[in-house]
Amino acid sequence: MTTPLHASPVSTDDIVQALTAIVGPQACLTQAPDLKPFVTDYRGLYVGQAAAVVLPNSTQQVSQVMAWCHAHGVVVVPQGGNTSLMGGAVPEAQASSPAVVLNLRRMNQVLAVDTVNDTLTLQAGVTLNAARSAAEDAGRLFPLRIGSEGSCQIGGNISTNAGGTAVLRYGNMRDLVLGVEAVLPDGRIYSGLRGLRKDNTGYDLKQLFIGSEGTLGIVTAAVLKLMPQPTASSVALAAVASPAAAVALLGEAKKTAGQAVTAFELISGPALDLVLGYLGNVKSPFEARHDWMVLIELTSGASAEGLDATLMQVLEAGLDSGLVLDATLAQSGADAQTFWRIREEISDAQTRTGGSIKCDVSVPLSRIAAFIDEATAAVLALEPQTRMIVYGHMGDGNVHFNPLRPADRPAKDYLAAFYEPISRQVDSLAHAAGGSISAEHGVGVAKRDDLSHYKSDVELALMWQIKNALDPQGLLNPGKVLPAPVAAPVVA
Ligand code: S2G
Ligand code: ZN
Repeated sequence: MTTPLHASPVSTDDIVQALTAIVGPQACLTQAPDLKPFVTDYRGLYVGQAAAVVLPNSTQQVSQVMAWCHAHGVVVVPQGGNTSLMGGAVPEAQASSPAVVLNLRRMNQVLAVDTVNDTLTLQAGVTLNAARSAAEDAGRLFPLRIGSEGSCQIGGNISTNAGGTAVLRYGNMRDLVLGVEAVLPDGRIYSGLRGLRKDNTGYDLKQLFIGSEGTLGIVTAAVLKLMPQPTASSVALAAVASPAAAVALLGEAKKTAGQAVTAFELISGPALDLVLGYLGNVKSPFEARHDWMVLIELTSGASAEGLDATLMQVLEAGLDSGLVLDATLAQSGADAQTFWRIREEISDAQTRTGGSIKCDVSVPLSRIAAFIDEATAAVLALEPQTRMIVYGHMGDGNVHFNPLRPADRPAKDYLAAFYEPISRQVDSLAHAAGGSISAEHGVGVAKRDDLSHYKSDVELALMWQIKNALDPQGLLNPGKVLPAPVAAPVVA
């Protein structure tokens, strides 16, 4: 197993001339100011180098670009909305040869909405927001729901196996994709745009392109599942004494409301303080300050009244048993929107503050409370003034355990001192609890080297074998996901 080289013998001029001939001069950017937004990642932490950015408008153009780059040993970095938090969609900083960013935003057509087969067929450059709207206009639901839905694109959602706030009910992107069209590193087109729920004819090849972060192929179109549109939803915020109480409350909610439990999001006291300060015009949902709260959402085809009554039943039982310390049920759509804003704006509040150490971990539900307690103790032992921003999708075992710099500590200083020790501690505790060091944000560059500590030799070898089989020159999105392979152990 070797690390394929991808030094390219062609010049930037050769690249620009060849790719302009394929996509046209307007869709081949070369000037530094034009390149900047495409080579700078969402958080501004990674800035790469590119010879050009191409914006193809068809699968054929993507195929021709890939075929030319493959024939000439030119690196290609596929990119959708460039909302990756792990540096997965921008070229490497120290590229050994010029790279081309291939951005899919011009491939933004919804191709078919089929309400008999309940499928949505679209090009990869359609934003998540546009996909959800197309479903809604047809009286259906496309359930993937993440904060960046206005700019993230379906192709990127697929290649990172995106999660978000409705995974508890509907699963990850992997569970929502029925068919994929992808261009392979050598330019061949894999055409798998089928909408069958059952197809057992050999390897399920679409799965290669879901979650592989553009390292095995470029997703150019997809067939997605459509769900029935819920006719009612009920949302509440409940203050709880601890993560353990939150887990117990989730159990009660599932017992009482079953499938209707759509979202169960944990929010720590410091996270609430941060987001209320950031929003400025939203008051705290509770009189008293609490260390923990959860947002619970029920949706179903039943009547709104029925659903509110069910959620009230869960909350009242929780208040009686002591699991719930206080609760507020949304009385209107506006209330529900405010509750969701409190949850969804935590991410931007962290970005605005700076100095956030993002640990997007998943842990078995039975161990998540102990993990949060242990990891909190470990972080505060390192820096007692750290703000414990802990929030997210507890319902599916995924929390964003994002320690944040003390208010009086500059971000750069805090990250320089604590990024390594804190993320290593948190990741190792999550791993020890049988969890994952990246639940939904993927690996990209940020978590790539950590994989060598948390994946077995066999897993890493298998991933490299697949990578080398499809991309032997290592041209597609190099430096992402897979840690450099270690030399095979010499058998004595
Ligand atoms: C969320 C957003 C990214 C982050 O809010 O659910 O996935 O950790 C996160 O800020
Ligand atoms: Zn999340």
